[in-house]
Amino acid sequence: MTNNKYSILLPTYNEVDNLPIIIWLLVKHMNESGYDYEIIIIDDGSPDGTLEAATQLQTLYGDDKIVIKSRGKKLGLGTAYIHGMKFATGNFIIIMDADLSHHPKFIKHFIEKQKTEDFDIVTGSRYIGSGGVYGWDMRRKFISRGANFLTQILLQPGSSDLTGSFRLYKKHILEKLIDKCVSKGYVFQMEIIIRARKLNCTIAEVPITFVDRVYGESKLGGSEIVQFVKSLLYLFATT
Ligand SMILES: Nc1nc2c(ncn2[C@@H]2O[C@H](COP(=O)(O)OP(=O)(O)O)[C@@H](O)[C@H]2O)c(=O)[nH]1
Ligand SMILES: *[C@@H]1O[C@H](CO)[C@@H](O)[C@H](O)[C@H]1NC(C)=O
Ligand SMILES: *[C@@H]1O[C@H](CO)[C@@H](O)[C@H](O)[C@H]1NC(C)=O
Ligand SMILES: [Mg+2]
Repeated sequence: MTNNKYSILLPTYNEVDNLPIIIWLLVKHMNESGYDYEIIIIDDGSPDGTLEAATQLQTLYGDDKIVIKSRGKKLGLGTAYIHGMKFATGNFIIIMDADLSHHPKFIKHFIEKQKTEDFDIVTGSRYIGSGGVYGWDMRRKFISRGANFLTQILLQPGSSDLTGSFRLYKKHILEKLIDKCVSKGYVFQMEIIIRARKLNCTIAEVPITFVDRVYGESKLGGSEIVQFVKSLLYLFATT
């Protein structure tokens, strides 16, 4: 075997109901596939007790597998990844949501794909092959499709799912990309792929299914959408 290690970044904000399940699934699937890994939970002061749940899970699974790097307050998703990555000991970074929208069973597909041609980035796509979205209402589907469509037209990124956040990166590539990124919120996912293209990174895609959260609330609101369009135009003008 190689000595690759996969650091899974799991940002959480009010995920107390989801965290035990996602961690259990991650440990199960990573253990079965035999890859070396660690899970880094980045909690932003969730008022619902997510951090306490994380601490219990750490006791259960061990602090070599579960690493907790919390911050005092909600500082946004983009900076949560940056924060978590600082503590990552793997040479690969996997980013996913903690709300069960991203199923850990897909991780081995990411890893296998990465190995085929030593890709810099593998992104999960809901818009190719067997991929798909379940449980979103028309409004949310429209927003996601619209965001992808607009971005395809303006920036021609050559990637079918720009707003998704289930991805595998070589760590040194992600570090380089993050340094260049200006956005902090949801747009971060899109910006990073655009910047990767400009740097001629090699990007592959694997189909994933995305299931809307059952527990807890989405943090995507009107202000995030406005922010997305603003950033899109900014990237269009500057890259
Ligand atoms: N640490 C941290 N995690 C966040 C923040 N905002 C969202 N998250 C987490 O990021 C993931 C995606 O957020 P979510 O609300 O599910 O977004 P949606 O699926 O696009 O509606 C989930 O695991 C959230 O708990 C934040 O400000 N800080
Ligand atoms: C998976 O977990 C079992 C039970 O804890 C353990 O015995 C086994 O060595 C683990 N397998 C791997 C590949 O880590
Ligand atoms: C990316 O590739 C193109 C075409 O081969 C080349 O012109 C450009 O300089 C490369 N950019 C970087 C950052 O290496
Ligand atoms: Mg979600």
